Amino acid sequence: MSRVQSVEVDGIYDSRGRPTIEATVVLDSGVRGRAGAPSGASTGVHEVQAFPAGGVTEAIRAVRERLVPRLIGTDAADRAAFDGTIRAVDGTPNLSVVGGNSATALSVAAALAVAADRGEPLWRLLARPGVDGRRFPAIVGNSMNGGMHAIGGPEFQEFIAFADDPDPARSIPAAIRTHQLLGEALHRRFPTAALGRGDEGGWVAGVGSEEGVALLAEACARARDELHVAVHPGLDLAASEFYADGRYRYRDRALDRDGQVAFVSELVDRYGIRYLEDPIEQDDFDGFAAITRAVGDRTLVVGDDLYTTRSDRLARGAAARSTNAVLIKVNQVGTLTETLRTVDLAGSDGQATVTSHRSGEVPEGWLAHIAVGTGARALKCGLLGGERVAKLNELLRLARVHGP
Ligand code: 2PG
Ligand code: MG
Repeated sequence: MSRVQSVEVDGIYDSRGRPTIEATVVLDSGVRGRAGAPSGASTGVHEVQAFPAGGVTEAIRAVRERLVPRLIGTDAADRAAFDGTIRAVDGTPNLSVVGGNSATALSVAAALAVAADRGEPLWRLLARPGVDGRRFPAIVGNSMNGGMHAIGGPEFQEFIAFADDPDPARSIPAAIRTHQLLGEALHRRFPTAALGRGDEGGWVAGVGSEEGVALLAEACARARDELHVAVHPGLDLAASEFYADGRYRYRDRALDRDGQVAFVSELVDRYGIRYLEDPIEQDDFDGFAAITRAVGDRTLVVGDDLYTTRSDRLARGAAARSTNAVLIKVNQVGTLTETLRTVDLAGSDGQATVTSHRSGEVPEGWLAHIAVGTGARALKCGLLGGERVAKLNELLRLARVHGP
């Protein structure tokens, strides 16, 4: 038994400089686990609430007063019971009393404490059946930002280097090289304009969405030729963010659902896209299914805002054949228990999972363990900035122990 001796929660800052919460779980053995929770900007409407109405201060108060007394003395190794207590004390479906970020920080901190107590890495504690820690995810590396992650950029939120190699020592440098090459291409395209970077370290430039895809595809091809690693263009459209009144609204036109399906499917083939996240707004399971029917044999079609890591929504998507892959973000749903339920459902439906950061991150590496432990097809965590590199470096460390 890993008996909980004490639990602390406190305020910290995320990579956008916004307040968030971290939790420390101390076991009777004296071993402790600590985790901070990230925050999204393009949050799905079906996510749990990150913080209660009073923000981080209220979250800390609610956890200290209501939850901590109930967690002390329990067995942190009994994940279902530990996470179940968080859910029961909160009592709301969207965690509006203690906050989804409190739930995430506590759940992950408890798992880290238990793993440390046993002297094993976190990935092993979380390992799904058949996972032996020797298979590593591909890298979904954000190289240019738009949408809610950048001021003045294109409609599409993320232009991605999808480095699809089983060895992190090859995939990570290839994704980073693509980011560099894209920066050079943008500088050539706009020689006198300032070039900035967005919330996840990707470039921000005044390009349109399709021109951005063309530049990205070129950078991927050059990185592929230089390094002989499979790097393909990928996109997270975060389409809900530019969808209003039945139309996908671009600078120069507005498309209905059929128009959007046709436009995006065409982009997939014209530019060789192999990773396609949220091409359709978050409540249109059938629109997603239309894209998956059209291009799902040659690209991952990934549901993020569509599912918000919820197993009930994934069950709907599985019935409608909406996607072939599921984005996994712990704080969209609250605890590790619920996250792993969704991972397992994805597996039994034959869908791949992609373990993902948030746009506001904390400089911690545990996300890499979630990716490896759940046998994720890819790790989405950005390429630049200490909070992104912390995850890439942890993946490299894991690969050094068990590498391909
Ligand atoms: C996304 C994420 C991470 P956010 O849409 O996939 O890239 O963004 O954390 O803002 O929801
Ligand atoms: Mg997304």
